[in-house]
Amino acid sequence: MIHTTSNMAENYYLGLDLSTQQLKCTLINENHDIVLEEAINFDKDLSEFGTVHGAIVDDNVVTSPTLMWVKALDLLLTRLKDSPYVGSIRGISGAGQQHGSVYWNKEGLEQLSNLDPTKSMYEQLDNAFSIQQSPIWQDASTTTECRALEKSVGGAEALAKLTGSKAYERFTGNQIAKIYHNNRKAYDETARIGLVSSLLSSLLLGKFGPVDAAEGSGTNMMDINSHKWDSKLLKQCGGDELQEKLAEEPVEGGEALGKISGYLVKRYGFNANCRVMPFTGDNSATLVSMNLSEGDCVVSLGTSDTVLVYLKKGAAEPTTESHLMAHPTDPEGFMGMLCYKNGSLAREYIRNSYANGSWDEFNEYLINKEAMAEGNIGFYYWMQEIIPFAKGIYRFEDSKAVEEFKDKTINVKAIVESQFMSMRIRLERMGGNSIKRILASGGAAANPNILQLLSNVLGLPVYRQQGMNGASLGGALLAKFGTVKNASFEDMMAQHPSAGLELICKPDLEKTKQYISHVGQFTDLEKKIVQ
Ligand code: ADP
Ligand code: XUL
Repeated sequence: MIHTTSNMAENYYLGLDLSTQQLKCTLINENHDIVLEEAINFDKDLSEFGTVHGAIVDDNVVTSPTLMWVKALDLLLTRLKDSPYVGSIRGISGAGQQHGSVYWNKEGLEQLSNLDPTKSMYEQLDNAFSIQQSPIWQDASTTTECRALEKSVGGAEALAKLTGSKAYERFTGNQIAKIYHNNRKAYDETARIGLVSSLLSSLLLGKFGPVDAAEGSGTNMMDINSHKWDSKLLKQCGGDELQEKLAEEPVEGGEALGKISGYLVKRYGFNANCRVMPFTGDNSATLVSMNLSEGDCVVSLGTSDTVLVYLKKGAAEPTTESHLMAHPTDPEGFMGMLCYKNGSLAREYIRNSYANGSWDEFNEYLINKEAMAEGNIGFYYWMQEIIPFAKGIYRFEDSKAVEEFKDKTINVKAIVESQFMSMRIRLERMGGNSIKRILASGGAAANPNILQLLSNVLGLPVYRQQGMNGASLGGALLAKFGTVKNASFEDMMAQHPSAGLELICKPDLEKTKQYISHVGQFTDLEKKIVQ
């Protein structure tokens, strides 16, 4: 646990991030300074659940044990209890990995509102879920449901126009449809369906909490303009009863949901007036943490790699390659997003295969090797990729397919170049010409050599922010936003200008030119793979 000295007269705001591999938290004071960061790592701290990188993978079916997340919150709060801040926390918000779903049964909801403070949540909620293994964002097993959903509204473009995205395997509506069609007994036993983010708010409130509109846009079931569930889409995904299982329409960020549960007040010493705000998606919270100015683009290099932009009203056009999501603090605004499944875990796989499991060795090859400039292009879809929809590892020397690069270390440079070239090409298609700088976030943003390559490929300077985790910092800021009256998020941020973003690297524009000269070849090879 990292924490600085405290002034107990102060108010504090807690942000949580239930991401793929960890449950993280960031605590800030009134001036938005970080006073504490903490994390529970699922594989290490909760190894009894048997996850690898936080998940259980069975080919294209990818899940996480719902109870592992509950136990992670027990553990995190137990650690926080020992800090001097708990009684001075005024608001809590946060984020979850997007799309993952949680299935509460009737008894579970009753249990949730009657928890005994002498026992952990994990002990008391062990029979609370009608589905024990929550489908998560890495799942790619619902292609049939996706095509059916698109067909029901007249095709992929029509669905994108209505919900902000065409149908994606990981989006919650398609996951619900799979359970509705293939596991009706469990579906019928489900009283409420929530997301990973709203699991946290529910546990903190001691009752089922709604999703926010940003999270609703990751379901393929919410109208992206009205922020209401679309009844046609609900019916297609889960029959007439789905509306009731979702309980409420999505809510806007910054609207307090209620006070923290009496259980948590008694067990951990929270202030009974501490408020719980809506929880959002991890990408939305990362966007919030950066408080973007015009021309900013966030590149988050976490388990997934994502590219995020803030689109004001009128500037947003849904496409069938990117996502348009409701903005977590501006009800009129949008977040544009690209999401790659093969982010950090694919880089780790290559690091382990070609750089002896060492980031230092990996980094040496990033500096000392050339891949694309010497005709070597690779595509590394270690798991079923989202953009493009492809799986497998493909390598080309001078556009000819090869088994492996002769110099195996080229793979290290090739994977990172390839990941960033894909971003460059898609950002341009999204109309990203006005982007002036990249704000980097996520675990791999700790690596300056990866950021230098990002800067070179995109031809833009790269900045980084204080703190280890953008999403939980964003959550802490959302917690504070929920307590301020009559002020926009921008007003709140302007009152306490942050220490600012640190410039990490500037692009080598000669190298950028080289990358631009390979765009055509890269695109052609990628098309070949997808066919
Ligand atoms: P999550 O999606 O769970 O929020 P994080 O944003 O915490 O994930 O990122 C975790 C990933 O960060 C790890 O899988 C690891 O590969 C990557 N990472 C951590 N340190 C480095 C580093 N020095 N260089 C490259 N990648 C790193
Ligand atoms: C976004 C997505 C991932 C998860 C996990 O659509 O699927 O980025 O949010 O971080």
